[in-house]
Amino acid sequence: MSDLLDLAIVIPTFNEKGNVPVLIARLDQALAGVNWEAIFVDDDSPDGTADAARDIARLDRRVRVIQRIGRRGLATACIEGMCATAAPLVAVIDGDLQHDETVLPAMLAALKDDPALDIAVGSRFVAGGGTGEWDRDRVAKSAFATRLSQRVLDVGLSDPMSGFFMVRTAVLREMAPRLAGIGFKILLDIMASAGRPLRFVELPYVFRTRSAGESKLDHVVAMEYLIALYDRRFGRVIPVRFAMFSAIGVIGVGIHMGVLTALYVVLGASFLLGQIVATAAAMTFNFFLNNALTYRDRRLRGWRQMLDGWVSFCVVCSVGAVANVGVAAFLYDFRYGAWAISALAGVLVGAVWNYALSSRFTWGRY
Ligand SMILES: Nc1nc2c(ncn2[C@@H]2O[C@H](COP(=O)(O)OP(=O)(O)O)[C@@H](O)[C@H]2O)c(=O)[nH]1
Ligand SMILES: [Mg+2]
Repeated sequence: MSDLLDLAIVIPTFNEKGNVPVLIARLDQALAGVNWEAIFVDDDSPDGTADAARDIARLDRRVRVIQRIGRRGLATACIEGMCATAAPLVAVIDGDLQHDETVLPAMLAALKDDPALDIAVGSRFVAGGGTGEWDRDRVAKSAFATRLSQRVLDVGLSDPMSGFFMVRTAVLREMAPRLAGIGFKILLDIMASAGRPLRFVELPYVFRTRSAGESKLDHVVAMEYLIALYDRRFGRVIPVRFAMFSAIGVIGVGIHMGVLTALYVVLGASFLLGQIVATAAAMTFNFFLNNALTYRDRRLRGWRQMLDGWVSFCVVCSVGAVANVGVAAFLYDFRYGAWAISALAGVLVGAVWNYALSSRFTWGRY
């Protein structure tokens, strides 16, 4: 056996302390005869996963640890790990023992035997693969996400949501600047960012049940996944943030009409009072929703930031409303009678104004 490094195994971890020694022992067994290194990419897990990995790394030089501080994200963890090796091939495997490490030698052999192949992908949905002991709910959600991704970005994989694969590092490094890295399933990201169809082979594996620790897949991850799919498909036409901002704006109009109806029609308040309260309610609602969703990465926190943000958002939106009415009135005079087009143009100008300025002044300062 030569001394040249053949293969890196990247293991993203968050609170997987108990699984670390077991995984290393299993890799050691599965990869006998291969020159490999393991790179744990840990997001500063509170349970001390990074320390557990370092304890092993002191004894076993094949093991390395990247500990990221103040960062979270499975996709970026995988990317950084993959860029941190000198090996020509790199695999990504979950740190919770759910992926079958005994498939790694077959992936390695496939890539070594066929230089034209870019990537070997573990699949739960080819003959011999399986999802193990998943409950019906998880099977249904996974099937939905798989079908959706196949529709939106047809990369031809049977299991595009798989997080278990081996790729040539040169191919990965070439595309690295284009990877989205947002909570997106990293494999899909790789397949979609290559700039050409990657040549792949699929190898079956059975997804194992988690024995220690718990899954980090939650609603936030699911939402980020949907956002990332949108971004890949339509992001260049309408940026995802603007789309979210506008969708929330539409809900705001609903709130406005609801409050106005309640005050003016039901309670008999004056139209002006109804309009003022409805506008304030809609702007406040939009502010909080945009803060939680559209700008969740720059979210304002604490009462001081929130108050500043809310005031600047209201100011921006008030000017936006004036611009909206002004543009609509101008177009209406200019092309007499084209009221619907004039109104829509006003709404569009108002929306772009609100978006551009609030992104700068409300969510751009901290
Ligand atoms: N570095 C890092 N690893 C993560 C993060 N979220 C999940 N992981 C790891 O990614 C792997 C798969 O996550 P898991 O929650 O088991 O997903 P599931 O198997 O789809 O339920 C595990 O090794 C996790 O510890 C994260 O934010 N950062
Ligand atoms: Mg898991």
